[in-house]
Amino acid sequence: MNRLVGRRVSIVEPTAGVTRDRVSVVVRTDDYAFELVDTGGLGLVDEVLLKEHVESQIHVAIDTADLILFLVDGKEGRVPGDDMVANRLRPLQHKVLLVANKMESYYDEIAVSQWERLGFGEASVMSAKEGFGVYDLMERIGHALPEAMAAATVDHDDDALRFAIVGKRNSGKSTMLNRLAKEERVIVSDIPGTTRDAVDVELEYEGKKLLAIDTAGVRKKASVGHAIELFAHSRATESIRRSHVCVHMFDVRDKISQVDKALSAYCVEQSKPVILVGNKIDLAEKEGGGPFDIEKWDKYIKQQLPGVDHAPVVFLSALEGTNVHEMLGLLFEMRDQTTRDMPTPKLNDELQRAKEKLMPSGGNIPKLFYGTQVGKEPLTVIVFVNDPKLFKGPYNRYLEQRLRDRFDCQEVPVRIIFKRREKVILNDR
Ligand SMILES: Nc1nc2c(ncn2[C@@H]2O[C@H](COP(=O)(O)OP(=O)(O)OP(=O)(O)O)[C@@H](O)[C@H]2O)c(=O)[nH]1
Ligand SMILES: [Mg+2]
Repeated sequence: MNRLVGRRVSIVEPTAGVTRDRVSVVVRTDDYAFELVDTGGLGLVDEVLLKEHVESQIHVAIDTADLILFLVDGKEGRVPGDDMVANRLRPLQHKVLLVANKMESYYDEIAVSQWERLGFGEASVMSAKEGFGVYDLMERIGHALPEAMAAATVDHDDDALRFAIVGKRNSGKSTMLNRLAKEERVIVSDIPGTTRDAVDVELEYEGKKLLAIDTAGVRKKASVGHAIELFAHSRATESIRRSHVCVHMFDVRDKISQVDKALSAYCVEQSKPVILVGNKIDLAEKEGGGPFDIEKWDKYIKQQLPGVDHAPVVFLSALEGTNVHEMLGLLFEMRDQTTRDMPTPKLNDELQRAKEKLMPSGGNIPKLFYGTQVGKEPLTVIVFVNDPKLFKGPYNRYLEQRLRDRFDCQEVPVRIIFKRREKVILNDR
């Protein structure tokens, strides 16, 4: 998968049974485009309780495919598992390409006939690790694709709003994604750490496109057990970087943890707009025997995560679907906010007004000259001052808030870069 796509998408690990969900990516060449879907290995599930889930994801992947790549391990030789897969694929109407992977040496090629006897025609020989044979395989895929795809017709909207769903394990990220997708798109279970790869899923809201990214639940660094978890984490942080808006999910019955604080700090560091989602209100109400105290939780979370006090809070039940679709509307509103224009005259008018509150301290007088917007997503402003050091901390936050209010973007981050104004020496002779 990673070799065909040309970047690291699926988690790669020597352990069998790493992939659980269906991980899909659009692959484009000059001549055509297709969606490539990576699935778990048939019969290779590491967690017995998830076996059925993984198999049903494979099932859906097969059902919806135009072409199936039947990958065998060229190093290992033909194993009973290959026959099992072959028996499963044979009755289907799908086109199947046999691919012998891990063929790092010339002599291995001779052994390919043992799989060709399975009845899927000539095998493509490759080494995904070394990159050998990839070009030939891409060619074969191109020839085998249905006509309609030959002209790069796979619908792909780079402008779609991308949002990453992040949070602690078991907070309900995958459940929410399934609600939004209206199908069992990703695996949900009460086993913590169910999701491993970052899974992209296209959605639509009032005719507009969105791309949701389900991510692995984040754990404390110290308790990360093995490499798979470590990769899962880096996929989660990468997903934050890739997204326009982050949805940070919490189980409202839990205390805010160190993990949440670290995650939140990362979103702040990346200047991402964040929606804080209090999930599982259905359970909170059942257990509490009455309506959930929304205001109290709102206060609690803002006090625990000071960097995101401007972020909106949404309460919902991913399981029952309460409030889930309303959140999509909010995502678009957040994106609008973070793409606001800040015309220079208006911006400087606001900065002039803000000057009143600047106070001298310890003999230093903070002076503010003028500013200009230099970016969107995140909203970024350069402000020229006498001494950038004086504008760290409170003044920075104060000015950010003024700009948020003035430009009606109260719920998203505004980055201010303070620069020292170079002295202009006028030559007035
Ligand atoms: N009652 C109730 N249960 C929920 C809700 N959301 C999720 N759950 C349950 O919580 C458990 C974990 O849900 P998942 O969606 O797998 O959680 P996740 O955040 O994707 O977890 P990881 O992939 O392990 O990080 C499952 O048993 C869900 O059924 C909710 O709103 N209400
Ligand atoms: Mg999950």
